[in-house]
Order: sequence, then C-alpha cells, then structure tokens
Amino acid sequence: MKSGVVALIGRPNVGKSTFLNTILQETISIVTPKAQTTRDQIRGIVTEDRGQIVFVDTPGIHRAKEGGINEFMIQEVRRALDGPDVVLYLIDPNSKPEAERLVIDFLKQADAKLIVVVNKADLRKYDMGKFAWLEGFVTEIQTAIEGTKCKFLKAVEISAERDEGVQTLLTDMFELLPEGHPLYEDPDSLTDRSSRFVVSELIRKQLFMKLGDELPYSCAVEIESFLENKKPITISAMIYVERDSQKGMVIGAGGKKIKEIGSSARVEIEALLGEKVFLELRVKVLEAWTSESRKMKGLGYGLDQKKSKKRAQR
Ligand SMILES: Nc1nc2c(ncn2[C@@H]2O[C@H](COP(=O)(O)OP(=O)(O)OP(=O)(O)O)[C@@H](O)[C@H]2O)c(=O)[nH]1
Ligand SMILES: [Mg+2]
Repeated sequence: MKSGVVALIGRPNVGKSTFLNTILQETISIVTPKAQTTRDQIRGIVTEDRGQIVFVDTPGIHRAKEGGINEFMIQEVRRALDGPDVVLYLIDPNSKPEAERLVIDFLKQADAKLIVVVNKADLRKYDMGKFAWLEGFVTEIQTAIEGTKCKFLKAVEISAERDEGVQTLLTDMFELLPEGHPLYEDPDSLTDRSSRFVVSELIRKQLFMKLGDELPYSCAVEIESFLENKKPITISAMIYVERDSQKGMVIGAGGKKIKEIGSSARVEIEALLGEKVFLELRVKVLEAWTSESRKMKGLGYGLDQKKSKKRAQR
C-alpha cells in the first residue's frame, strides 16, 4: 500500500479547495469566488486499493500583518509545509509572476517533491496568448529552488472544477508516494475535521456568498450546540462580527439577510449530514477579534505560543 501526505499550496483563489473537493467528490472545504476563503488547514483523506493519500488544503499565501487572523492563516500554510511528501503548487493562469514570487519563498522551505499545477485550464483554452507568462515562470521556479530540499518534478494543467486532469494527477501521486501504512485507519473517514467544524464552515461560506466585499473577513462562526440525536438535527451557531454596525448588516432589515444566510447554509448542511436540520443563527459583536490574539484563540484561530511570546517581549 502507498501512503503519504500531499500539501496543496498557492495564492488565494487559485482553486485549492475546489481541487480537494473534486478529489474527494464531497464538499469538505468551502469554495467561494472571493479570495482568502480558507483560514485553516484541512485534511482530505483518499483511501483506496492503491493506498492512502492525505491531501492538505491550506489558506492562500498572501502578505500578512503580524499578529492577526492573517498571520494565523500563514501559520497554517507553514504547518502544512512541514513534512509533506509532495507539494502541489496551484497557479491560476490569470495571476502574475510578481504575485507568485511570494509562494516561491515558501517552497524553498519544503523538503518535498514539487509538482506545479496550473489550474483553471478551461480558461486557457480561450486565450493562450494571455497566459504565455506561465512557461517562463515554471523555469523561474526551478532556478529559484535549485540547491534546496524542494525537488521540482514537473508542471501539469488541470481544471479542478471540471475534473479534467485531476484523476491522472491522482494516479501520479500514488506512483510517487512511498509504501507505508495508512495514517488514518478508518477507510471511510474523508477528513480529520469534525462535522461540527465543517458545519461552521458551511455557514461561513454563506457569509462570504451573501455579504458585501469586506464584511465576511470580519466574521467567524462558532457552533454552540449540535444535537445529533434530535429529529431534525438541531444546530445553534453564533456569528461573531467586529463592530455593532456589522451586526446590523448581517441581520439585515427585518432579519431578511440572516434568514437567507441560514436557509442556504441549512440546505448544504442537510446534504452533508444526509438528514433534516433545524439551524438557528445568532450574531454577536466581539470587538476587533481579527487582531486580538486572545479572542482569535477563543474562536479556534490560535497563534503559535513561541511567536506570540517573542512579540510580547519586543
Ligand atoms: N474556471 C475555473 N474556475 C475554477 C476552477 N477551480 C476553481 N475555480 C473557481 O475559483 C474560485 C476559487 O476557488 P477556491 O477553491 O475557493 O480557491 P482557493 O485556492 O481554495 O482560495 P482560498 O481559500 O481563498 O485560498 C471559485 O470561484 C472556484 O469556482 C477551474 O478549474 N476553472
Ligand atoms: Mg480555499
């Protein structure tokens, strides 16, 4: 049996979470049209006769201010790059070398085999000329990581959304990985995350889908109770925002907005759990939670202890 860990990394919005869901044929990691949707690393487990591969979805790599939620996201990327067998570096053909160079710095720290995955190949079909930068950039990556422990294998094109090239890549992964015991014993488990976590993410997804540009970045979701034995399954969740004015926007006039968010989230939660669900949402202000580490920790976005101590000493 083959066994190993494959990290999915890249800039925000390139299709990392879409790739994970396509591989698993299940929505484990939320996907939205907005950048910086994913905040935590999320493992997706593929177990079959060929062996087991643990794919690790990560937040998009971006320049993060120290000490806030964005630093947490980058910390999650670094954690995922600590020890995978293979790194899949996903690129959106609409990106630019200047933006992608940020990712190269992360690759240099990885002791792993590297495959560059140009996603959204469906877009390339329409205008090859516009995407001519990609070839030169792949060469640039190879030069930049020379002499590091990150070993370039090849570049491939896929469309994660259309499941084109994904299965071939999966076969490549099985061939590349070493023989070994599976990391997760239960052949039916698809992720390391609890249903509670995935449910909170499905609610967060609807905040991204239904609220204006900036507001979703100030939102966090916490499941307060999850009564699985009740019929219908009864879930109560709290949406945290940073300011009073944001609370009003999430609720909307006459509670219309939060109703919309709740009913769309409920449909997806029912699909996930395979049962009817009663979902209750409430909104609470937790002032400046995206920049205060104690509050972030309470919401599951804990910053590394050592780093926080260093910061406090400065
Ligand atoms: N055309 C096209 N769009 C895609 C493809 N894969 C993903 N997308 C779209 O790209 C957008 C971002 O997808 P995500 O999977 O959320 O991207 P991500 O890299 O996880 O983004 P972050 O979590 O923000 O880092 C969504 O609107 C997807 O529908 C693809 O193969 N083709
Ligand atoms: Mg994502």
